[in-house]
Amino acid sequence: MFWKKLFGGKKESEQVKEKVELEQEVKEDPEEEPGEEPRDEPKGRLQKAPKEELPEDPKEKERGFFKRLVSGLEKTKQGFVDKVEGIMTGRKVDEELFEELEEALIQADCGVETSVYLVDQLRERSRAEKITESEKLKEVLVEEIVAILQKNAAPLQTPQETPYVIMVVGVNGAGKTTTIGKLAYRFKQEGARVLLAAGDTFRAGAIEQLEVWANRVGVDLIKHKEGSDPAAVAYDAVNAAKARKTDVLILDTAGRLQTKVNLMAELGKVHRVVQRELGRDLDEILLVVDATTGQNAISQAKTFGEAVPITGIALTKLDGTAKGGIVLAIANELDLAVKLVGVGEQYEDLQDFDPNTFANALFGRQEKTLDKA
Ligand SMILES: Nc1nc2c(ncn2[C@@H]2O[C@H](COP(=O)(O)OP(=O)(O)O)[C@@H](O)[C@H]2O)c(=O)[nH]1
Ligand SMILES: [Mg+2]
Repeated sequence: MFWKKLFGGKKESEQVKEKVELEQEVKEDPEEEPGEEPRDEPKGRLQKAPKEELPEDPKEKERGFFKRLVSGLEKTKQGFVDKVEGIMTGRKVDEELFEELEEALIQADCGVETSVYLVDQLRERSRAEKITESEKLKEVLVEEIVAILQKNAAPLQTPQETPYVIMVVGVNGAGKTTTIGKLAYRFKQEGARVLLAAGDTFRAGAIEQLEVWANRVGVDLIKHKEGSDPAAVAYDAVNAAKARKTDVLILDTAGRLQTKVNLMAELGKVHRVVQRELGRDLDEILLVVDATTGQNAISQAKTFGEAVPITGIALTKLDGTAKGGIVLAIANELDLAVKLVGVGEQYEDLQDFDPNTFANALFGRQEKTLDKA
């Protein structure tokens, strides 16, 4: 488990004791200025997280996650995989097949560059390995897809010290706040003390939206008034995290693209403040990308990458698109790892991205993998 390193040695009772001590710390916090927004709801700390819906048994749990992934990818299965399987069933391997396949890949948002590359790989391998049947070629296709997905694959950074800090960036509506809520839930379930920072001070309702998540999950929130300086929120958040011995700090940010230059300057400033107050680099700067926006994802990554050093991608709303091929385009065309995928709106619908599991979920080879596990 992600937090084992930090919590492995601690007994439950010690954790509870620490929590109570922290309660007092918060109440006596001398830095809180009178006019300031309350920095959190002290009671929220001991509030219970929603009941774990997944089973306790790790194997069962894994199966549950896999099922969620499979059902989250249902549309892509229907729109993309079924088409590919149609093309690659009972056919001779010839140029016509390659062309149809290339078209199907492009239609599924794999991107022209990646689609052409994939089909070229298949042409070459079919020649070298003397593949004449389409079914065999399909196996090669899945192998090549996994190879692309593995190119930059990496899990979330392992925590080295606390607070483990994640900054979340992306355009409005990409799913930043939702992803933060899901992450907070997950870390809390793993026994970590989580603090959220409402850094989207620009968009009406954004602070409240994060607050709703914080309350639901039962974690603390640092917020200022709407319209205030997000760098000040970040400053307070890092220092609160240090003072309260928070394990995980997750910073929300604004995402308006219509004022691109300002936004990028603002993100850069928030990043510098966090870095300075932390005295080191952030652990993760996740770019949240909406899978349904297709090739836009690529340009968003480039734009945001100019403002802050992105460490990975959280690809949301995969459940909402029949064009899950965007995962391939991102993995192939960007020098960035897809670290998380969102496959729904529930707490558990955020998963670590694993190339093999993903390909298995798409191409229906679940039995094989799970039996091996
Ligand atoms: N179906 C689905 N909806 C999602 C997912 N992630 C986020 N959403 C929805 O996308 C919308 C925008 O999300 P929000 O977190 O507010 O985006 P933000 O503007 O980037 O903070 C909300 O209605 C979310 O419920 C996902 O993985 N699947
Ligand atoms: Mg938001």
